[in-house]
Amino acid sequence: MATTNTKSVLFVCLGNICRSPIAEAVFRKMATDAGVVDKWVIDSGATSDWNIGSTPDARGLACLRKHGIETNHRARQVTKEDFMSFEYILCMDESNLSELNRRAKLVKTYTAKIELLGSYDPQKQHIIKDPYYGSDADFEKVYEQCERCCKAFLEVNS
Ligand code: WE7
Repeated sequence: MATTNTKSVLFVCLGNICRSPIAEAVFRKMATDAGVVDKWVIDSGATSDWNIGSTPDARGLACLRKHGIETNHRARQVTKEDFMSFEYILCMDESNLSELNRRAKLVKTYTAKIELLGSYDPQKQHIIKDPYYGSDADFEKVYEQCERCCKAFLEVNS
């Protein structure tokens, strides 16, 4: 039997237009630079159905571009299947976490490990705050948190 060592991670926030598309794009860039992107399924999603089909927030896109990263992501909502198909579901704050845990219980036998992305932060900033009503500086802070956490997450999965 052919063995598969595909790993998978789904990044999640409220609307899938600010934080989780940044995390997804940062992680894809790091996995690409490390030469392991083919080993990974990488995606992001929302707990809400508010922005389905939307492109990421323009401030987030500008922040990514400043760091040499592009994304073509369109917002989607987390599905029941995600709790079975993804090994890791990494979210941004306690509200995301409780919503994901609540939905996971509705899936009979879910297998995903549901965690805060911030739990990987060497600087121990466990919450990645919603920058929606914030400034460019708040998006930059989200970017930096995602960078530290994705690096640590990739290292423990290498
Ligand atoms: C956000 C948001 C974010 C807040 N991205 N939206 Cl107005 C609304 C209502 C339900 C779901 C979504 Cl997603 C949205 C639009 C998109 N990052 N953050 N809204 C937000 C922030 C603080 C207090 C309340 C809300 C809705």
